[in-house]
Amino acid sequence: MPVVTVTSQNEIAIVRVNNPPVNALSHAVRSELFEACESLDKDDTIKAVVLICDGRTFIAGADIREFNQAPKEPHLPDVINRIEMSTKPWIAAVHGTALGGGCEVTLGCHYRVAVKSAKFGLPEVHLGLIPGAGGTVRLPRLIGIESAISMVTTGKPISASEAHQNGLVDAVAPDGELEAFAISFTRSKMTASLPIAISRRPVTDVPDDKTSKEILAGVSAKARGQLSPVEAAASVLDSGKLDVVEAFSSERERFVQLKESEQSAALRHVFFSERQTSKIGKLEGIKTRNVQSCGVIGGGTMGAGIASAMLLAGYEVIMIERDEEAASAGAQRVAKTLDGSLSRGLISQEKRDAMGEAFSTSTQYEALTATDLVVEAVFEDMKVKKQVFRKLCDVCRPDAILATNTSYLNVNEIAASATNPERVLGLHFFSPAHIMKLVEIIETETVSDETLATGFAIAKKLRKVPVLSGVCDGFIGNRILANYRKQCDYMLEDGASPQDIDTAMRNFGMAMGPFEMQDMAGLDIGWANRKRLAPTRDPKERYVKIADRICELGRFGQKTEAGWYQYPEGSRKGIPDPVVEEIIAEERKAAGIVPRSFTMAEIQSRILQAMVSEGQKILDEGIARSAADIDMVFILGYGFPRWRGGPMFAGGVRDT
Ligand code: T1G
Ligand code: NAD
Repeated sequence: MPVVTVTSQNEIAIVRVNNPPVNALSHAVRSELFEACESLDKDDTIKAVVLICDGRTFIAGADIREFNQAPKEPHLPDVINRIEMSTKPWIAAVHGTALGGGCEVTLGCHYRVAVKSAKFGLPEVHLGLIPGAGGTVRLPRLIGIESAISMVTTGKPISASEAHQNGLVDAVAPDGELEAFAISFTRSKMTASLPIAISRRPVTDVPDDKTSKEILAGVSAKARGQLSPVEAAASVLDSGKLDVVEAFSSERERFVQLKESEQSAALRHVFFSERQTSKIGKLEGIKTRNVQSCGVIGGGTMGAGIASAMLLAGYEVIMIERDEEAASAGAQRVAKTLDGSLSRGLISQEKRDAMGEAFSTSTQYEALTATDLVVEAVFEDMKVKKQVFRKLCDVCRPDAILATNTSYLNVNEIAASATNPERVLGLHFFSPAHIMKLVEIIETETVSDETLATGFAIAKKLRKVPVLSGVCDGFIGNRILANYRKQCDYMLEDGASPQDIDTAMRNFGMAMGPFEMQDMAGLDIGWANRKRLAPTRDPKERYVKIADRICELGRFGQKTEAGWYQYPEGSRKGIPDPVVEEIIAEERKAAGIVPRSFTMAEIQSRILQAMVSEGQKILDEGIARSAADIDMVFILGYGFPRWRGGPMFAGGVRDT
């Protein structure tokens, strides 16, 4: 079955790519495109060529699945160079997303037209790569060095209108009229002389060495240890300094090196893992419930965040709180979040108004008699949660899905306290719930496949990444985090300082260190958990009291202007605190420990090993389905650096 077909309308050839799902540039596509170019050049009846794609998008890049195989000719740069050398004008007609190699193919064409909704991007950096088929050489020749560096280092796509403004696109078609528009545009160019090939044009805004160094330093600081953004920027800068043949080979050399790198292997692992988490064999084909109206119990940090996420996804939401004052406070939190989305241009005023109509609060659970789903987000206290579930079972439809957002508590026990427990599951959102992509879907012993499948469908509608977890203390993420933090407490008592450990983990690529993170989230949550677990703690297990002593002073972090660090006048930048240093010294003395220093590498390896060993237990117990799922939990929920692939990948654990 050909993946590239050629038809013609009078003297215009239509070269059509049809390689679902995203028209990736597989070996077949590259070969057939190359052949089409060769034969059309020889066909004197053809005066111009339109390159267009079937399906939902223009070419979305090289076929990432081929990266682990030996590359087969024709290589993409050869295909693009062949198009560029064609004796007839090629017009790329773009809909959907022209990404990576797809965008580079358009740059080999003589003109580019796109529908209004189309996007152009070079997201190779997200795969640990740089554009490897001329993107860093041709793009600056078309849109300038600065815009090109922004596109290749962020990997962010730009809209067709922005591309039209900066010269990447020659004309924008109304949505739905691409082919006709492209043919008429082509007709208008057929008799004109061929434009100068982009690779033959000069780069007009080459920065001097000092500016180039500053640009690279800025990109490197943002990359936080990832190589590809820096390499991508360097390749664009080189394209203005080297002659074009050297520039192409230098780009290819960088690309090939990165493709063999551990960082690219890690990022390609993440790309596919992110798309596997919702592929649950036993749920394939299970009919999901129709969910439109949702109740959210609790309007605190999580309840308000979950309500906002639901409203932003188009659900109707009724928030239940204990009293009018709490209900109004919850409503204000939701309004603030939605207004923030409006002010950042993420939603229109019309959508904002519709969300206001779709949202209501009440102190009466009876308001939930018709809702399809209820998510509970009240205090992390089993008694309170069971009370709430009892009320829900009294007032909600017997088939309403009831979900708990508990961080640690036993969801089996909560389900057992409900009538029709097959409709109970955990939906563990992460704070801030309207932003964080991760939601752990907790499978109880009694949940039905229909309820579970509906949980995954809700996550998809919320544009989140769901990860299936069994029931255990802390599920996947918080359980591994608890072990991570235990190691931090041990090293603290053995001689490291909070800032040593935070600095080490920031250098590892984490967004924040563990102590900074606790000060931001609040030390009281962990304290409450340690107290809850105290009766069942193994007396033989080493226990470090430093954190408890800090909490006993009422120091819960930023919200109390002091925790592991002090935050004078509510500043968000913590500074070391002699009170904490004193407590650490006292606890070391009491434990008879002579403090020793720790290297950054030792801190990083101790923590990674703690995560991997707990992750392995979670796999062995069947709590998580795969090491890839665990990687996704830590990347999406805890800021683990994507370019390390997640804790299990970084620790060498691979799914067989
Ligand atoms: N190669 C292979 N498979 C791909 C693919 C790709 N480039 N892109 C998507 N898929 C699969 C994906 O795994 C999933 O498969 C299905 O398509 C739908 O994807 C030389 C070297 C295009 C915005 O990085 O950003 O070009 O799970 O679920 O949400 O310089 O896919 O169904 O079996 O994501 O609608 C550069 C990556 C490559 C684009 C669509 N291009 N893709 O999003 O669907 S490197 C990219 C995306 C390159 C050159 C370099 C998104 C999308 P399955 P999906 P979506
Ligand atoms: P919170 O204290 O900010 O909010 C809890 C809210 O529940 C309060 O507004 C309270 O008035 C309300 N409430 C208590 N009892 C109620 C009842 N019977 N009926 C209606 N409302 C009631 O707590 P939070 O941080 O939003 O956490 C809520 C839940 O989410 C907890 O189980 C927590 O473990 C979990 N969680 C928290 C986070 C986080 O980072 N904060 C992340 C994931 C999950």
